[in-house]
Amino acid sequence: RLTDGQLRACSYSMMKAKRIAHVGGVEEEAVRLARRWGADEELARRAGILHDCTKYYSLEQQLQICEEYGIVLDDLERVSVKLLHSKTGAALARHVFGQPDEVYWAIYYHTTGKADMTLLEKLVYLADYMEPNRDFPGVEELRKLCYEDLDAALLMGLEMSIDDLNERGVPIHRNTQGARDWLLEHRK
Ligand code: DGI
Ligand code: FE
Ligand code: FE
Ligand code: FE
Repeated sequence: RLTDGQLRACSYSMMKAKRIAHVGGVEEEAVRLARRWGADEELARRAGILHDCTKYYSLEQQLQICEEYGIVLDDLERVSVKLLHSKTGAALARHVFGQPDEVYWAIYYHTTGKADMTLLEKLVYLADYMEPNRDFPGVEELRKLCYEDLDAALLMGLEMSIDDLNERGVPIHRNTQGARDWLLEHRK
């Protein structure tokens, strides 16, 4: 099995400097969140390291990987390279880097979320959103909420994301909407 250092070297070799800083931030933040909320720190770390490893693959390469590993795509995913990198990143994490299911699914859902997420899925989604290199209005409030009320933070992230996509006229994926609707119904 590959060490964390080897995983980092592989993942970083697949991206540009700016993305490497982000991925380092996600690893650090995911581990910190895992410690806070009692998730497996090592799985959080590996999901963080690998979550964007296919970010620079072309749409064609992404589609080919999905085909190779039997990942079924909907109409929106077939044309959205940004929605594919999470699925292909998960596929490489499992099939190339030998990571377990928990890491696979945390990477798979890190861009959209989904209804009824596992703890690790929530932590990686949020670490991706608010790691130390991210900067946008509200990021400090989101960071604070992540350590106080995880589901409230998740809902805040999803609503900001949906507002932003709507403003840009980008279609909302059913898993993004599903994640938000689930929280509105089930959050205590
Ligand atoms: O890979 P990162 O840049 O670190 O972040 P990410 O994996 O969260 O990807 C963010 C991108 O994904 C952003 O450009 C918008 C896109 N995205 C997220 N949710 C949706 C979406 N695109 C569509 N069409 N629909 C969504 O629901
Ligand atoms: Fe991503
Ligand atoms: Fe994100
Ligand atoms: Fe990311």
